[in-house]
Amino acid sequence: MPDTPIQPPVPPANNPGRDNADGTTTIERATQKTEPPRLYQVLLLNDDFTPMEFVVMVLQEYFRHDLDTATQIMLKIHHDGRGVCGVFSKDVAATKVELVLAAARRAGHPLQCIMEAA
Ligand code: TYC
Repeated sequence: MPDTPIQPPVPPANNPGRDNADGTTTIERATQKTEPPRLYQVLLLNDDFTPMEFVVMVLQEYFRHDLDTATQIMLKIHHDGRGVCGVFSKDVAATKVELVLAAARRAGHPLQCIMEAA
């Protein structure tokens, strides 16, 4: 088989757009701008009935905080009325809320857990 000469790459056209029938040119952006995914805070709300130990357990088990941090967050919620457990993508935040609420209801506690756009 004869050697085929290697062709140099064709340089991009000066006009990357599309010439329209009416003489105008439509220029298309090469790359689509995508926004980063939104983040959501998962919060616990204070109440008068859920035991402090249960809230600390939730913060350790579902949000992977150590005992000291979990205790500090629980006390902040106790004093301020609400506190952030963590910040997650929408799906992960929604799953955490469901798991925490299910655990609280199983244990018979009225603990409230919500998510908010960060
Ligand atoms: N206020 C509760 C108590 O005194 C403790 C508590 C803390 C409850 C945080 C809910 O999200 C909460 N037992």
